[in-house]
Amino acid sequence: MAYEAKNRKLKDWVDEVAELCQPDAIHWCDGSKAEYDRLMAQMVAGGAARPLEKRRNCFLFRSDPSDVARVEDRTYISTPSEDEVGPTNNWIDENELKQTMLGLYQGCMRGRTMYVIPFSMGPLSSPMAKIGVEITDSPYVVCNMQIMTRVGTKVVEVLGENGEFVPCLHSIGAPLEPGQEDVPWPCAPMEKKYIAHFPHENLIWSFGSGYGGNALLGKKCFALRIASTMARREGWMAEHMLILRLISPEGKRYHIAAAFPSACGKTNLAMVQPTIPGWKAECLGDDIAWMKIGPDGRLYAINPEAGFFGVAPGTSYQSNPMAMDTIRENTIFTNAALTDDGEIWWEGMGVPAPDHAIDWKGRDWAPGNDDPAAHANARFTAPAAQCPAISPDWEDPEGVPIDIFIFGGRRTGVVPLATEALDWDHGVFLGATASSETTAANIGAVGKLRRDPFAMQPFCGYDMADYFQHWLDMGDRLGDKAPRIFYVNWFRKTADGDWLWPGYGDNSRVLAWMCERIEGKAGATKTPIGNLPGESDLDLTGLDLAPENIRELLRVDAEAWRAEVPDIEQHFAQFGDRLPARLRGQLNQLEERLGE
Ligand code: OXD
Ligand code: MN
Repeated sequence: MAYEAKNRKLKDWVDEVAELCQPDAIHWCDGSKAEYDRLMAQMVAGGAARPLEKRRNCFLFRSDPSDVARVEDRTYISTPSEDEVGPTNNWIDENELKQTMLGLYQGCMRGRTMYVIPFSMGPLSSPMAKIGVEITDSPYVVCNMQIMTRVGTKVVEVLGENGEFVPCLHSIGAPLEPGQEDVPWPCAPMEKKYIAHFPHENLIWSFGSGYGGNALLGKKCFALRIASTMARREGWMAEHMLILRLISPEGKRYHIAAAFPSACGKTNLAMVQPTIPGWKAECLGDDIAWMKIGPDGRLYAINPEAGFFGVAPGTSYQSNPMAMDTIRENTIFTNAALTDDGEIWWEGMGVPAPDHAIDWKGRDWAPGNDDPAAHANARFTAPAAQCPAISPDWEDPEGVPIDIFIFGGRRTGVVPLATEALDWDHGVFLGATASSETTAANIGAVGKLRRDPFAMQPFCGYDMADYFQHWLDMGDRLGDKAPRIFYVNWFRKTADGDWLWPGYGDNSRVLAWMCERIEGKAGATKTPIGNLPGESDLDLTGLDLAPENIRELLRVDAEAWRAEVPDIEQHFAQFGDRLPARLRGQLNQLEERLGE
């Protein structure tokens, strides 16, 4: 043990878990670089990790082919009664789930070391920060948690003797019998994987998977699912949102929080490099925002994380130069391809495919091969502090005041480039009905349309209808200090399948329009679906965009929108009487505005 924890609850819990899981050894993590280096060296020696010759202190991991993404079908919110979790979550009775999982945890760490990781979500000095402790038998998880959260002895000091923490128990579910040889990525079969949340106890139990949000429990499990339930109880917000600062040519700062479903360019937007002359941007976070109303009545946001767990394929110097510079060193790559000269590669990296590589499954790969070289959900884990676009204020304990909320999704048709909500309730309606074509971030079909309210469908720890009400309540409390709400869609395509909008740095043109709307400087046209920029309201100087593209991007096709209404009705119907009447009213008003 590197240090002595004084917290009684923590000590008791660690003893209890050790007795249940029967590890060979217990290691209390101190969060040091030496600890990280030692674990990495161990994983390299064991064949789980491979150092990359071309990148300083970078390592490549290949997961088991069955363990490549979050498993929403195996993710549970467990409460005394089913109706607390609502129709968008999986529920199992608390006692039943605990019985099943206790059976699985029994002896599950045999032959392995149990690591105790004290971590803070948010800067330790922030009044908004919260402490968790993850117990895991995966050294890969320890190293990732060191990057993604603030780990170590300082956290234990803050915890003191009686401090509260969220216990997060994780096991890969692959005990080693004496003499049994380990595999590079041990995990349990799908039917034994469980990602379980007990919001009444602020407790997380995860079993069987070593990948991303299933295993790095500070992220989706704590900072979103459990935190969303805490936030509702305590009157704040835990959202699946990036945070960025946009600075106008006059030097005025605007803070934007934006929610997009997984793998819809959130990390790219978080690190956007504006193409409009004079505008600058800084990144504060790329995935999660915790927000609370400050003494001045405005909404303040912190990023509870300390790193980026970004989708690698598609990340290039064109799509996200700041991410490319962030991942040059001290980065963990998972399920990328490996070139013969010790460099990583993925589809959409913006460099020619190597003549030969080892694919994410460890097989020989060459261009023209049927399968992609990198998995579509291959990831990089990198420290946020390494991002050249990181804001000097990203660790400000008080957070930054949010001016603008953006919702969006990936829609090839119907939804225009940008829409301003008519008011807060209409904005909540836009968030509640957000839709997107599914991506590889979750195991399941890709490209299917699904409603993903506030991009929180997989991450809301309680009944989504109550969550909508929470948004309405927050708006009532914020009054005229509430952020302005917008909806965007960067993903429109022509009938031939070409992108209508260049995206990436040019998305700043849409962001600048939003800021100028706040100032009353930019124009907009009222349409049945909200206020849209006219062609001349967006600054498109220097952009070589066909006039028919911009017309199409800003067109409201009333017929196509009328065709959306039954789908929204069906989406709302699943919430029954719990759907706030104000949202039902919004749908009626939309129908009226769309007319016959
Ligand atoms: C993520 C996700 O990893 O949303 O951020 O899936
Ligand atoms: Mn996410």
